[in-house]
Parts: sequence; structure tokens; C-alpha cells
Amino acid sequence: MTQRQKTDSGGRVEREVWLGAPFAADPSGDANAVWRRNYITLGESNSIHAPDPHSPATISVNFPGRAAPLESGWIPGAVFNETEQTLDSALLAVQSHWFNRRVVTTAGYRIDEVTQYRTNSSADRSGIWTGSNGVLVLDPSTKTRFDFSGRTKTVGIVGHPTKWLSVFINGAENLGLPAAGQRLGPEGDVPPPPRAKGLDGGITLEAFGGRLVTRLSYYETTADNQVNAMGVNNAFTPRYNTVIGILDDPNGDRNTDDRIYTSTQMAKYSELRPQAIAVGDTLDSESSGYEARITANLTAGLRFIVNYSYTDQQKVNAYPRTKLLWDQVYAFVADLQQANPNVDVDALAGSSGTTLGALLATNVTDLADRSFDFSQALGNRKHKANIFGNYTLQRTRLKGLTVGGGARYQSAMNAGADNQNVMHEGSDLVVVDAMVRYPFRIALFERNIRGSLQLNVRNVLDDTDPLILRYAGDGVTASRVNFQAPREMIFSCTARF
Ligand SMILES: [Ca+2]
Repeated sequence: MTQRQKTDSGGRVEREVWLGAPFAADPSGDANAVWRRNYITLGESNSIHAPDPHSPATISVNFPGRAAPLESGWIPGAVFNETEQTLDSALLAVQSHWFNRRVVTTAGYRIDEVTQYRTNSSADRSGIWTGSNGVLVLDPSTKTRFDFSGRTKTVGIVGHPTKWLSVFINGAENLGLPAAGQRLGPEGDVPPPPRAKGLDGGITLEAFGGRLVTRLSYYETTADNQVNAMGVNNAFTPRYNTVIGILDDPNGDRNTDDRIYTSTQMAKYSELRPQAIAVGDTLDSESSGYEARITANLTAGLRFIVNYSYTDQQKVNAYPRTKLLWDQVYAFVADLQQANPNVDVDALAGSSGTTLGALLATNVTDLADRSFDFSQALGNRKHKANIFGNYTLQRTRLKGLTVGGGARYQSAMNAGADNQNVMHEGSDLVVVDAMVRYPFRIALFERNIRGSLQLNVRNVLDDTDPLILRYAGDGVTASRVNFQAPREMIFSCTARF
């Protein structure tokens, strides 16, 4: 099976302005914006309606001291881009039977090929925009091509060696398509393709003619190169640019004649550039778990379901690019201190108001804390169990009456680390639920009406103790708390006629 898909997309926000940037150099800034006011006249309903700003189309006004009248028009308000993407996919799947259908195998292979063209905007300073910062237009000279290919492989086997036993195992491997909008590393590269692997397998056992069914399963998945902002966009990149800004202009007079490094000194370091443009980094995650489920129909009216699962989640290799970058920054600053023995490099602040030493110290703590946070699967509850049973009366006058109840358990979640990086656990959780259902059948207006009355109660014990989800840095104060819903009773009546 093959498929071709084409998408064009772009984001462009427009603003109504006075054309030609008459009041300030930035054509789309507030000073040049057209502000339309609508006044409401009490008692006149048509004055409440604000007209579409595109119609009446344009405004032309004679402005004192200007020869030509001012004309209004719409221009882009912020940097924008347009992408054209072609995705070609091919898929092949095979299913086979073996040994008299006792073994069924499936295999699949999928290829995705993406070609993407990205065109950015740039400022046009010609014509009426001469002398201004320029109006943003799509710039065909910035059109860039990106090519990616993805692969997905899956294999599955289901075997029924005997009537009461079945075995299954599935494997999948996926090389996905990268998030083309992200910029990573010193050159703002498109991220590496995400790579995922998964394996799961298990057995199902049936006993007493199918009245007792037990299913045991295991799974593991790894997902590499997961892209996230991770504070690179709003902490590490701006901080890097502040550090380099101080080294560019140590005396803070907005002139870089006193730059303290040379391009040769910077070029020794593979990751260092005069400006950082990265907006994210990657991490890898691994998770594995077991699940056991028993369904028992013990007698004609009695049924039990018991379920238990264990999940382990780990995140690893957070910040490969950011860590490398900052190790090089620390070494670079040490180099500059050695090359300039008469300057206290750590004490330089340029025009930033913070010293270089303080910025680097903040960064050491910030990167260590965030790496630690990203290595923990916050909020993960490892053990989960449910038990639910119901009994339906078989004889007696209340034949058909079903009474049921159960409990849900979740072990304490990972509630974060304190300032000493000691992990804390939040609260565990047990909720008890119950239900009663009674079916009825009555004759009304010569029609047979069947229905049921049902009462469901959630949180029977009305346990409303707050659940601690996260601790503050002191490890004692709860910083995030969830309140459980109090006891809830829902009575419903269903009738079919
Ligand atoms: Ca300077």
C-alpha cells in the first residue's frame, strides 16, 4: 500500500497599520497601529455591533503637517514562515498461519519519506517602506529543503499450543520523523529523528472450561531522541547570550571595541558561537512493566476481576547538547582568565547587571537541578491494583438483582526531590466503589417495557484526604496537592420500549 500526502502550512498574523511607517521605524509597532474604536449609543441596538475591521476597507486621513494623506492597510505583525511538505508512505503487511493454525505470525514494514521546503520571511525596505525597519514578506531566497526518512518494523507471533494456553509476543521498531520546527545545537539544526523500540509478550491460561482466565504480560519500551524545550529556549540560550554579551562588551558601553576574546580563541571550542539559537534539547526514556489479570466466573452469578500492574519509568541522557555547550563555556572563560591576568573575568558584568561569575554559578545549579528533574519520572505510580466483584441473585423473588463492589489501589507517586536531592514519595491512594442494579419488566398500554434501576457509588468511604503530589525544596511542605472527589452517588433508570 502506498500513499502520497501534500501539506502547505504557515503562520501569519496581520495587523492594521498606517502604511509607510509614518510614526516609528517599526511598521507593525503600536505607534503605527490603527486603533478603531466603536462607541455604543444606549438604546440603539445596531451600535452594539462591531463591524468586521476589513470592511469598511481602508481609512484615508489628512494628517496635520503631512502633504499626503495617511492610508491604512494590513501587514504581517511578526516573523513568519511557510512550509510545503510531501510525505510518501509505503506499507507492507503479511499474516501467515502455521501448524494447523496453532501459530499465527504477522510482520509489517512501513517507509515514510518526507521532503520539506521551508521559506522564511525577511524585511522589505523598498518603496514606501524606505527608511523604516521594513515590512515582512516571504523571501524566496531563504527557501531551504529538508529530507527525512522514517522506518517502522513490526513482528508478532500468537501461538495456541493447547486449548487452555495461548502465548503472544510482539516487537516493534520505529524511526520517526523529526520535529522540523525545532532548533537544536549551535547551528540550530533540525532534531535527530526519534527512535523507539518496544517488546511485549505474555501468556493467557484458561481453566475450568474458560471460567477462570489468567493473563500475564510483560512489556518494555525505549524512546530515544525525544525533543523538548527543557528550558533551553527560556533559560540556557538567553543566559549563554548574556555571557557572550559580557565578553563582547566588558565595560558595558554598547561598543564591542573592548571584546575580551578573539575568534581564534572561540574557534577552539566546537559548540561556541557568537550567538546561541537553540530552542530545545533531547532526552531518552525507558519504561518496562508487568501486568496480571484474573477473570473468574466462579458460579453462575459470581464474577471477579483482579488486576495488578507494575511500571518502571526512567529518563536518561538529558541535555546532551546543553551539557557539552556549558562545559565548553566554563573552559573558555578559564582560558580567557589565563590570557588576561590583569582582568577579573568573573567580576565583569558588561551592560547586564549580573556578573559573569554569578551567571555561571546560577547555570551550574540550574543545569544540575533540571537534569535531575528530567531523570525522574515525576508522578509515576509504580504499583496499581484493582479488584472488582459482583453477584447476581439467581433464584428468589429478587432474581436478577446484582450487587457489586471493588477497590482501586495506587502506590505513592514520585513527589520530587528536595534541595539535598533526596527523593520524596507522595500519598498512596485507595478508593472503594459499589453498585446495585435491578432489572425489571412491566406491561404498560399493552406494551412490554424492559428496564433497570441502577445505583453507582464512587468513593463509598468518602475519603477526601488531600493527596500530596509534589514537595517543596525543604522536603516537608507540600507544593502540589490534589483533592479527591467526595462520595458520589448516581441513580439511573433505563427503560426500553
Ligand atoms: Ca565596550
